[in-house]
Amino acid sequence: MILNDYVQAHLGKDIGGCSDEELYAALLSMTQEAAAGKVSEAGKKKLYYISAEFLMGKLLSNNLINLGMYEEVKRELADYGRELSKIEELEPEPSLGNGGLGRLAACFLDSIATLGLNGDGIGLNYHLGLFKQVFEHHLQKEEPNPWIEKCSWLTKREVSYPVSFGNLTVKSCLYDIAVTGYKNRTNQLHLFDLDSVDDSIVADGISFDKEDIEKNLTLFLYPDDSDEKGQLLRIFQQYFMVSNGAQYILDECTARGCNLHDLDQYAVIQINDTHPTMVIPELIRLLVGRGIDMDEAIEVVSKTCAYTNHTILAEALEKWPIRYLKKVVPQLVPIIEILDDKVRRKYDDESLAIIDREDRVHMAHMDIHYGFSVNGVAYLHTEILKKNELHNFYRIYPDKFNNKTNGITFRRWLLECNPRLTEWIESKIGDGFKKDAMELEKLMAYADDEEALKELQAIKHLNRKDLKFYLKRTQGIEIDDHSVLDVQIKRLHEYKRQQMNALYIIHKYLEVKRGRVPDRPITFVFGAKAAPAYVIAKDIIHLILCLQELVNNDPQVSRYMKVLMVENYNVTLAEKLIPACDVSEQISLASKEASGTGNMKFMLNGAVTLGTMDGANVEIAELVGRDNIYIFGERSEQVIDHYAKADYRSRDYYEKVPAIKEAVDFIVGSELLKIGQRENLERLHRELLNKDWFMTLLDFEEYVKVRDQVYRDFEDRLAWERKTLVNISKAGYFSSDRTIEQYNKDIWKLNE
Ligand code: 26Q
Repeated sequence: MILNDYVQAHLGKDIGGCSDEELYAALLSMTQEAAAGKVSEAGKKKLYYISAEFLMGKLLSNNLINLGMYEEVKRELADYGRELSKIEELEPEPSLGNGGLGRLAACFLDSIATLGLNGDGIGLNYHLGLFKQVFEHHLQKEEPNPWIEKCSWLTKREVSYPVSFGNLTVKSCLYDIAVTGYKNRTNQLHLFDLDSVDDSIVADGISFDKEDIEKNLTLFLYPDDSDEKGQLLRIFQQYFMVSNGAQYILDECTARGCNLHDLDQYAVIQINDTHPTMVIPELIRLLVGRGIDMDEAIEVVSKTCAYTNHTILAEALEKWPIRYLKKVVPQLVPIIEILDDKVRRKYDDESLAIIDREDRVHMAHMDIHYGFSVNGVAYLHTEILKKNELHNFYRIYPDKFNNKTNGITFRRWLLECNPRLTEWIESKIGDGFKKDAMELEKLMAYADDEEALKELQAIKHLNRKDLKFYLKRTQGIEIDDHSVLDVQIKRLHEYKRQQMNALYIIHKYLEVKRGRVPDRPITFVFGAKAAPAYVIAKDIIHLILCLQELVNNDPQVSRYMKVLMVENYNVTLAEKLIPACDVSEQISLASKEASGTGNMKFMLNGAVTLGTMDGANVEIAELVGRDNIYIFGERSEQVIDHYAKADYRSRDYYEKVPAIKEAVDFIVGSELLKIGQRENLERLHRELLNKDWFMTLLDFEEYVKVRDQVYRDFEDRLAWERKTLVNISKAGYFSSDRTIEQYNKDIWKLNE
C-alpha cells in the first residue's frame, strides 16, 4: 500500500479522500523520495551530456515505471475508483526541447541511468520553453508556454556561479531534475537559470525586449533570431549554459580528487550538436585561470570533449560572426584565435579553419579539431559526413570519426505508451525484453500464427479507440476508428517534406471527386511546429490546415478521407498517436534526415514505414526486409549528385507529369483560395515551381504509386499484421540502451 500509506502519513486521509491534485502532489514527492535513495557517485570518470534541449516528456508514469512502483500505484488507485491517466493529465509537459535532438538527449539520460552509468545532463531551465502553437485563421500563432508550477520535478540547489558577458556579470542558480534509471540508479539533469529572469516582460504573443539580458536570458528556447539582437541573445544563452556547465564540472571533479591536469580521467563531455561548443574555449579559459598553461589546457580539454553531429544541412551548421562573440564573450575571443592559429599553422587548407575569411567562427570545426571523437547518428549519416560534408576533416582525423546509430528508450516508447502491447508481448515471450530489447526477436515465432496476428490487430484497434476519445476531448476532433491511420509527426521543415504529403492528399481528394475512392477511409494526421521565422514552413502549415477544412467539410469526400493537424504537437501527443498508427511517414529527401527517431518509435509500436532511403530508415529496411517496409524515392548518392551538378529543375516535373501539375496548381486554385490566404498559398506555389530545394516533385510520382500500394496491401489484413509483427520483432536494435552501450564502449569508457 505504498501510495495509501504515503497519503495517510502526509495528509492524514486515504486515497479516496484526496483530490486528483493532492494525489498528483503526493505521487510527485513520493517518487522524488524514492529516486533520491538511488543516487550514487560510483566510478572515477563521469559523463556530462551537455545540450541546449532536453525534451523530457511528462515524468510521473516514467518515474513510477523505472522505480518499480507503477503496477502497485495503479492498482491502489483503481481500488478507490481512481485513474492514474487522469491524474497524469494534471502534469504539465516540461517545455525544454524542440524535436529529435532534444528527445534523443532525454532517451539517453534514461538509458545512462538504466545501465548504471555515472552521467548527468547539463542544460538551461527555459521558463517559457519552446513556444506553444495555436492555430488561428489556419495559421500558426506562437504563444508563451509556461510550464513551471509550484509543484514540480525541479529541485533548487545551493549552487551559483558568476558568468561574465563583457561588463555585465550575472550570478546563476541551479535546478535539478532527478533522472531515474529502470530498476537502477538515479542521475541528475542540471538546469541552470537566473533568479532575475522575469516572465512579465513578454507581451503580444512571444515578443519581448531582447536586450534586457538579466530579465530575458532563460525565458525561451530558440528565441526568434531573425535579427541581430536575437542572434546575440542566442550567444548569451549558449555561453551561460557552457560557462555554468564548465564551472560545475571543474568543481565537481576537483572535489572528487582531480588535479585538473588529469581532467580527462574524471570527466568526459559529450557536446550535443554545436550549440554547446563554447564549452571548449571556456574550459580552456578556466583551466588557465586555475594555473595550467595554455598548451596543456588545450590538450587536456581536447582529451575530454567529444562531439555529436545531428545535421548535414549547411544552413543549420552554426557560424557566428566574430564581431558578435566580441560583444558577448570577449574573454573567449583570444582563445578561439589561438585555436584557429594552431590549425592554420598545421594545415594549409582554408576549409579546415575555425575563423573563416569572412570572420565567422565555425563551431563544428572547433569541435572536430579540439574534441577526441566525432560521431554521426545513423550509418548513412556518418558515411555522408565522412565522404562529403566533413571529408577534409575525415582525411586528417580518420580515427576520430565513428557512428552511433540513434535509439529510443523502450520504457517510455513501449512500456509506458502502449501497455496493451507490452502485456501481449510479455504473454508471448516473457518479460526479458524489458531489460534486453533484442529478445523481441523471439516474437518471430508468431509471424504465421493467425490467432496471434488477430490479437495484435485487436490491440491496435483498442489503442485507436483510446486515441479517438482523447482527440475528441482535447482537440475537439473526431476520427474514424475503422480508417487507416497515416501519421507524419515531426518538426516542420522543407527537407522532411510535409508538403509532399499534402500534395498527395490533394491528389487523393481529386481522385475521390472523380469517383476513384479508396477501399477504406484514410485518416491523414500531421503534428508539427514551424520555427517562428521560417516563412515557407508556416505556409506549409497553412496549406495543411486549409486542406483540413476543405476535405473534412466536403460531404462527398469526407466519407473516404479526413485530414487532421493536431495543435501544439508534443511528447504527450506522440505517446497517444504512435500506438494507434498504421502507416508511419518518413519521407525526407534522401541524405537530409540525419537519423530520425520517430521512425523507430512507430516501428516498435507496429506501424509500417513508408519512407525514403534516408537516415535510420536504411537500417530499418535492412532489419525488417523489403516485404515489411515501403521504400521509394531517389537514393542519397543521386540526390547528392543533383546538388553537385545543380541539374534539378522542379518545373520540368511540373510540366512533364499532369498529375503533378494538377496537384501543385490546386494550391492556388479557387477551392483553397476561398479558405486560405492568397499570399501564403501563392508563395508556397512559387517556391515549389521555382526552387523546390528539397526536390518534392522529383519523388512525387513514385510516392503516389507506392503509397497507393500501401493502402491496397492494408486490405489483406493478416498479411499486413504480419508486417506489423516483423517490425516489432526487429525493433530491439533501436533501443537507446544499445546506443549508450556503444557510446560508453567506444567514446566515454566509464567504469574502467
Ligand atoms: C541552429 C542555428 C540557429 C538556431 C537554431 C539552430 C538549430 C536548432 C535545433 C539547429 C538544429 C536543431 C535541432 C536539430 C535536430 O533536432 N536534429 C535531429 O536530431 C535527431 C537526433 O539525432 C535526428 O534523429 C534527426 O534526424 C535530426 O534532424
